[in-house]
Amino acid sequence: MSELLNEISAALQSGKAKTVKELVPRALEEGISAKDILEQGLLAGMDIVAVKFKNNEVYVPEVLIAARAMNAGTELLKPHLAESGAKPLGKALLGTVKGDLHDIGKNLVRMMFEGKGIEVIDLGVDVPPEKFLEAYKAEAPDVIALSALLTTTMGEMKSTVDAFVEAGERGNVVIMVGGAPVTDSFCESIGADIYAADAASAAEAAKQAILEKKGA
Ligand code: B1M
Repeated sequence: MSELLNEISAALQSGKAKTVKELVPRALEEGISAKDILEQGLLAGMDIVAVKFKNNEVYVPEVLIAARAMNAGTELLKPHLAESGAKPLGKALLGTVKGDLHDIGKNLVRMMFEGKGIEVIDLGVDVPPEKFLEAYKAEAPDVIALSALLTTTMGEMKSTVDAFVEAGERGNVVIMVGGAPVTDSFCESIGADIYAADAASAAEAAKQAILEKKGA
């Protein structure tokens, strides 16, 4: 692995957003691809933070500042991960479900969707079912993409699917779910349409779903 990618990983682990913001453009200038910077620099660093968090070697404040550094780095990669030019393929509504504040995975999903030419309305974190429904009515998206990182908030995915059933809108939209504790069988059990394990496969699946919906 390039020394610069190691430095990015290390800066992220110690929550040095400013250093991450300096190193990411330098890596791009050196010809390292945005994908490698993301996977071998930023995500590699966050993986180490995650293990330390699990083992109680670091705590919420340290994880939070590492997360800020991660988001600072990914923002800089955004234009480099996006495919250029074409008019939007379709529209997606995205959010982390009610009670859940994790947004790094969601932000990656947004970036990968945009990279596929899908317009994203990002509702942020802690989004209750009624807000998804309200935004659905205002925006008429093709796909609704729900992220959850906590076992305690996965149930909100079901509440969101149920809200669309109750509103008589379930048949009109594709609902996609993902996040570390989410599985294919959970997706099926709550009546969602698509489970995606990572942001890149989520974007590919959303693209296919939009093309199918539009009869292409
Ligand atoms: Co949290 N946290 N956290 N945390 N946190 C986890 C999730 C945890 C597994 C850590 C642990 O204990 N081992 C654990 C959950 C345990 C469980 O429920 N099973 C946990 C806990 C317990 C908590 C708190 C309760 C801690 C506390 O307060 N005591 C608290 C809850 C707050 C809340 O949400 N209400 C909390 C708080 C936080 C921080 C605020 C400090 C911070 C979040 C900052 C932020 O997001 N801005 C944080 C972080 C950073 C983590 C870990 C360390 C890293 C998560 C992450 O961003 N990973 C995490 C440990 C871990 O995951 N191993 C942990 C990188 C990111 C790229 O991966 O989000 O999984 P991820 O996204 C992946 C896939 O899941 C997928 O694509 C991405 C990869 O391409 N994906 C989708 C995600 N969404 C998708 C949607 C899709 C498709 C794919 O379709 C729509």
